[in-house]
Amino acid sequence: MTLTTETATILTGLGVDTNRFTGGTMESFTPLTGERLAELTPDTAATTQEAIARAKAAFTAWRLVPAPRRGELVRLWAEELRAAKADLGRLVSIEAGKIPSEGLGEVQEMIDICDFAVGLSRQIYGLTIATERPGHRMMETWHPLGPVGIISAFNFPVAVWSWNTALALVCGNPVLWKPSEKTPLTAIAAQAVLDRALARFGDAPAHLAQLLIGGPEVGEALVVSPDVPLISATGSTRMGRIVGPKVAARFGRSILELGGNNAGIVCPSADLDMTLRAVAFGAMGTAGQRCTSLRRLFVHDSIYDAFVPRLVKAYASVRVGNPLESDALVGPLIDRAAFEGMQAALNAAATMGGKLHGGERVEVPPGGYYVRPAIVEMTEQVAPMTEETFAPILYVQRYSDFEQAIALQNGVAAGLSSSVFTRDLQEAELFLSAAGSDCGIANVNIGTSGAEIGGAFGGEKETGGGRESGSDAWKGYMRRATNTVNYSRDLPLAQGVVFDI
Ligand code: UN1
Repeated sequence: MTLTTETATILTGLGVDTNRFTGGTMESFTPLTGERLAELTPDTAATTQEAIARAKAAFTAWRLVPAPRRGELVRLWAEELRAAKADLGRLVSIEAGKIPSEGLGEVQEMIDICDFAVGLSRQIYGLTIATERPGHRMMETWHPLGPVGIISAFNFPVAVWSWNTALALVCGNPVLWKPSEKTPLTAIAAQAVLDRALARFGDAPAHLAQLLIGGPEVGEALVVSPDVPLISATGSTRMGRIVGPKVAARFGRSILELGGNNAGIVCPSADLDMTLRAVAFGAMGTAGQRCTSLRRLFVHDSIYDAFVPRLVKAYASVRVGNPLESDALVGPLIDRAAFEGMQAALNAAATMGGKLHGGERVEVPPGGYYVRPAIVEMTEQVAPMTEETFAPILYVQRYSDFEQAIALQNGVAAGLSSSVFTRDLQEAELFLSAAGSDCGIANVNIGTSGAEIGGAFGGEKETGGGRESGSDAWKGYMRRATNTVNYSRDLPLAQGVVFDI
């Protein structure tokens, strides 16, 4: 069976009419073989406007549904996702090139956020606040915000949408989703799974969750619309520089999850066997195409010569290939542009004195852009090490002083994820302290990637500052009203102001 046929079979099984997949101007390819999977007719700015109007109408009804009942929809969604896990995970592998366990892991991440959001639907708490005025009560109430525009990237083609959607739905908001142009079929499948839950739920307003397949004009229409109070966008810092100011110009809210240039520090006391595994998954997993991928490693002088050759050896032997036809751990890059970007970075690093191991194209199977992951030993932290290249390149540098290593780790524009590998309590705590990592995620003895959904996810500086997923990230999807109620017969004014008429 070709991948095109298999894709069509999976989509048909999920209730999608695959007749729409011929004759359009948008194309979907699998990075596994380069085979074209489908042609689609894209949405436009005009159809996006129509969808926004429909979402606005859905909002007037959904915001009145009690939050625990909204949670019931998400509970049903989690059930449907459990049933569809194998199919959806397979599609993630086909269209984004992930190894099977990562494709399935992505769907598990969707299930996890749904479970979280179901609980949240009974825990949308506001504070009661002590008031200075007698006979008064002060409290805060969290209200639904309105339609949420979700712009997601190819590398997590469905999970990041689900983080946003599960929270948005229990918070009382409709969603409008513009997935990556590189992964439209996975998006269509994921939407079909949610549509099943909506059908079982029964009385949700129409157009509560809409999918918009298309290019930048679709994103632009969402970003500038005053009827979309929140834009949650995942992608490059370059994209965020366009989206952020446009949303701000209309006083909209944005949750930006942009580039990362994540680093690890390997200290003298580190458990090197465990560190090796953590570094391997962090840097080579998903072919280095996670925003949380490990891209820089600072290794203490005293262990550098023991550790780095082992790492180089692991890189040389890691299985690269079509993960659906072998037990490869490193699948393809998403496309030719990603391959060219990687080669350009490696060339630039070499001219800066970097010592290169790996990085070459592996010609199995033809059609895909498969590369051997690369290690580049650097003596100084200079470009391209200071930039995010969305490919499996790990820059490795020696350090001698821990505080210098922290400064190097913080010395880039992005601030998403970071790790320290140490068994020294003082180093671990310093790394997590205010004087330590400046990232939104800071870990000890685990890698930079593979965060659980229970924590707030996002980063500082050029990563955009947004927080999605767990903890209190839900507050970003609601508006807060401060309420003061006077149950007395007097009208005392705050701050002791007197205004007797
Ligand atoms: C992303 O790459 O955009 O922490 C998201 C991780 C995953 C999410 C990554 N849970 O690696």
